[in-house]
Amino acid sequence: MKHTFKVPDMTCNHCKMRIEKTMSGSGKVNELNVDLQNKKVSLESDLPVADLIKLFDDAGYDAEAAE
Ligand SMILES: [Cu+2]
Repeated sequence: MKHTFKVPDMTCNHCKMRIEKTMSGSGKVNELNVDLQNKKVSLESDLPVADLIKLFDDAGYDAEAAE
């Protein structure tokens, strides 16, 4: 399933890299797109939303499902 998350505390390329590293490290996230400008992350995964939010948490960021 495709998901979009709002990640308000994501501010720079370092944040982007941390999120990309954590998501790809999970081995369960595809089609990852980190939109730093709009503070949104879209991805494709079979994981439940709660598990995806936990991954953002592991990376150090609060995330909220956006539609
Ligand atoms: Cu940053």
